[in-house]
Amino acid sequence: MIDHDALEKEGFCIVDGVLTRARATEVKEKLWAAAAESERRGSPTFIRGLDPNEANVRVFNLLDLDPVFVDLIQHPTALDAVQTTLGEQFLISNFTANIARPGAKSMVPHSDLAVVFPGPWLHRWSMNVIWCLDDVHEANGATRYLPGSHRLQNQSDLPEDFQHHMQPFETSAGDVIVMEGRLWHTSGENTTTNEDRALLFGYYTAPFLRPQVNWNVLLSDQTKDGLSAQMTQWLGLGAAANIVNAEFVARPAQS
Ligand SMILES: O=C(O)CCC(=O)C(=O)O
Repeated sequence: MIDHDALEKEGFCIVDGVLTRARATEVKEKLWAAAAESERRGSPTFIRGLDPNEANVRVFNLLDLDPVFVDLIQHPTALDAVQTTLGEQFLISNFTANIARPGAKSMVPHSDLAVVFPGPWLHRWSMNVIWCLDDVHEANGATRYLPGSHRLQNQSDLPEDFQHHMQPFETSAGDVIVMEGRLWHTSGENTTTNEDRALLFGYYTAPFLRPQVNWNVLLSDQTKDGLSAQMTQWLGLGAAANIVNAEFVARPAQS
């Protein structure tokens, strides 16, 4: 279950064994197939500027690549994490994977809220649900986070030597890391010679924040046609774009 005390205090919590190890392995196989399909479609899995070398395999647009990812983004554990923190209404902002292979280096540290909102970061307006498909530990490139950084309101609040204080998440295959959007983090270096570290990043925001990607453009008609009405709304695929807070609009006094 979601540890709300830890989320409040640390900016993250770990939910053990959401997937069995066997299921995590199956999803990883589908992830590699998705990576190959992404390349085939012309969407590269290495982005210069995002990662220092090709040992990071990035898979974007997961929802269009295999139905298993449509299931995971609306998994009950993910929905519980998101709806008990952001509220009933939210948007799915992105769903991507990063496989850190041996030799992978760290990306630029960031908070995911900073990527979609310039600040000041006054509230917990976004959440990451990170699916661990491998055991994750420091040597194979565990995501590193800056303790307490979910309380920073502006980039200028970051201490100069903050990179020295970052710590790795340690989890097992099948676990989920629920991380709020204000927590500063980066990918770790994979210093092993033979261990991959595959993670899926489901990113959700408060409904007034524009998603990181334009699902209307990214998703094929076939994928869109297979979505439930609820998923269509969570992906912002309907005609209405920004009226979720309509109940707060002042109404004329009743006579
Ligand atoms: O792969 C990781 O550990 C972190 C990835 C990340 O933060 C990102 O892609 O924005």
